[in-house]
Parts: sequence; C-alpha cells; structure tokens
Amino acid sequence: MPAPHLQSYKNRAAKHSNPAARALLRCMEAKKSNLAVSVDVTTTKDFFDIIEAVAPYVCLIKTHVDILEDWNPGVTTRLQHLSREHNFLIFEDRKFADIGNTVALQYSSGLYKISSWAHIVNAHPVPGPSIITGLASVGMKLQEERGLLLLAEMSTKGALTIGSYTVEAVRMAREHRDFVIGFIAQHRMESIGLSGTDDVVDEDFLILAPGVGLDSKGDAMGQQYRTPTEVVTQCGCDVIIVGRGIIGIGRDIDAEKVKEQARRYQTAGWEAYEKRIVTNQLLGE
Ligand code: S5P
Repeated sequence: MPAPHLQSYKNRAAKHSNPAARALLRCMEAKKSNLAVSVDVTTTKDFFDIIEAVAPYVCLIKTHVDILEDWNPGVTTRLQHLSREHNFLIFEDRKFADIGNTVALQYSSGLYKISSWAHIVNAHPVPGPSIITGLASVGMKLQEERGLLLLAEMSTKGALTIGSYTVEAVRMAREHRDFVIGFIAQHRMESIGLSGTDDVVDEDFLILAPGVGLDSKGDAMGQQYRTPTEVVTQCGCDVIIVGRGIIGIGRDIDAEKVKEQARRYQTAGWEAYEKRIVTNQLLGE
C-alpha cells in the first residue's frame, strides 16, 4: 500500500478508523479544499464576518475562543450551525499541556466546554502519554466525531519540537491511534522513530501545517511561512493552516478581500495536492 500522502483524500476517508478524520477527509474531497483558516480575532463580529466569508472555501475553521473579548455561549452554537450549513469541521487550537486530570476538565468544562462543539483539538506531548489518556477519557465517550492532534513540530524559529521530542510525540500517537488522528507538524511523520523492520502500513496520520503564506516569509515574532507547494507537494502535509495571509493584519476586516484570499489559498492548496497525487499516478502507484 502506498504511503498515505501518496493516496487520495477520498481513499483515505474510506479507510480511516476515526470518525473525525473520516469526516475531515470526506469534506476535503467534497469541497476540493485542504484549507484551514485561523480566525485569530478578538471580537465576535469580526469572527463571524470572516467565517461567513471563507466558509465556502475551507474544510476546517481553526479557533482560539479564549481571545474573543465578547465571547458568549451563543458563539459556539452559531459556529456549529455554520459548520453544518457550509460543511466544515471545527478545530479549537487549545494546545492542552497539563496532566491528564486537568486537561480532561479543561476540555469538558469551564466557560467553553470545548468537547461539546470542537471536532478536533490539539495538545503538546510534553506531559507524556497521560495527556492523551485524559483527553480521550472525554472525547472518546462522546457519540460525536472527535479527534486529537499532537504538536510534533512547531513553525516558529528556534522551536524545541525537534529531534527526540518529535520522535516521542509520534510514538505516543502510535499507541493511541483510535483518538490521535495526526499532528501539527511541518513534514510527514511516517518514517519518524522506526527501525527498518517496523510495520506501519495501516498508519494514516493527518498532517496539519501552520506557518503558510504566499506573500510573506514570516513575522516579527518568530513565525515562519512556507508556500502551499513547499508544504503540501514537497513535504507531504495534508492541510494548510492560514491565518493572517487570509484575514489580514490591520484592524478592519474587509470581507471581500478575505474571501478573495481564501479562494486564492484554496486553489493553491488544492493544486499542490493534485500535483502530489498526479506524480504518484505517473509512478504507477
Ligand atoms: O507551530 C504552530 C502551531 C500552531 S497551531 N504554529 C502556529 O502558527 N500555530 C497556529 O497557527 C497559531 O496559533 C496561529 O493561530 C496560526 C498561524 O497564524 P498565521 O497568522 O501566522 O498564519
């Protein structure tokens, strides 16, 4: 069987064992989009103006709900409604990083009750496998599409997510493949941490890559950008995560501009994916 990044999203959707991963891959195929938009704004007006503008072009909306200054429970109700109406999944970029008991409470409870509305969340592997156990104790109990991404590599200059840290992240994920659906990373992870004899043929981790920009190489705070071609065609990542490249940097949201940029990134991301798949077909896979 060819490596996951050489197979179509459609084939992978048919085979994936986790419902959230299946739903995401199906949505990507249906909308011809491997674009996730990071809606990093501080008012619910801007938040929904952006989501309504980009909804037709995305497979995933990535949120940081804790930066919304006027958050209220209606926000997540409306977000779920838009997710169904426009066929996209919701990823709360919470980056859990505590002991199992604490992350289970952070995921299920408090103001945000993240597990009740986010299809996908992420966690730093730093506490070890207990962080997965804690989150899975909530997510796996729900009769809903729920999955977890581990942060195996970060996009920022000088990130410590390298070498043995990344290897251990992948090992942890392999032990919990029912709930861990993939990684926030910059490359594919199949070859990480294997001796030549290990068998991983049925492993299909999704790679979601932040740090994507068509017009800029980085910001003044250590962020680093690569193009969709570098990320998807060359490094085999599955989803491009784009924030400021689409939503802009200024204070005012221009919905027409946001829509135009979303369309541009969707096209670039999908062309980069098709290039990867066509190359594979030419090789006779
Ligand atoms: O390594 C990472 C991991 C994440 S989830 N680097 C990142 O930039 N992110 C997130 O992706 C970050 O929190 C932000 O929401 C988004 C990138 O935003 P942009 O405006 O730089 O595209």
